[in-house]
Amino acid sequence: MTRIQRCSFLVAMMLLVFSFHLSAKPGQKSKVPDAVAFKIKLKTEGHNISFDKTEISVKKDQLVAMTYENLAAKDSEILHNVAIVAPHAKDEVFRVLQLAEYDLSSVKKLKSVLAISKSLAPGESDTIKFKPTEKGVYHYICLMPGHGDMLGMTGTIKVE
Ligand SMILES: [Cu+2]
Repeated sequence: MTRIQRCSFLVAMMLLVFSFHLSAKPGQKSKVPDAVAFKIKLKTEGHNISFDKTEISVKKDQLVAMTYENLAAKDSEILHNVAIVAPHAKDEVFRVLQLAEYDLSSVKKLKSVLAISKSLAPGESDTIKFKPTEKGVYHYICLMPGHGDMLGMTGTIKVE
């Protein structure tokens, strides 16, 4: 390679790297949003401390939207929420939550908590989304005191 060739090669590489930076800013949402491949509807009625469905199957790398509706009796004042956690992480998430006396901010920052809904009063609903990138058995859990950790208000999402 001559000096000029080497120089122009370097300039070309720099331009390539620079244009890559322009086109792929990490963390920036792409302009075309992913289509939701799986729409899941969950609810809890009356005084139940459970989800109406406990087993769900979806596919890897496909966007999942989970809509959860708290249909507890209005006068019950029973709050619920739903969080999706990575395979094998459920017990650890409950442990962190209990140590923090059920302060939800303690688990929101955990990597294994993939999505978390608002805490919902009777009549309210919320939709959370996640895209599993690994196969396995994920869990969805209610984080209200005693609900998921003691009374088993949980379910599984099998990702194939
Ligand atoms: Cu609950």
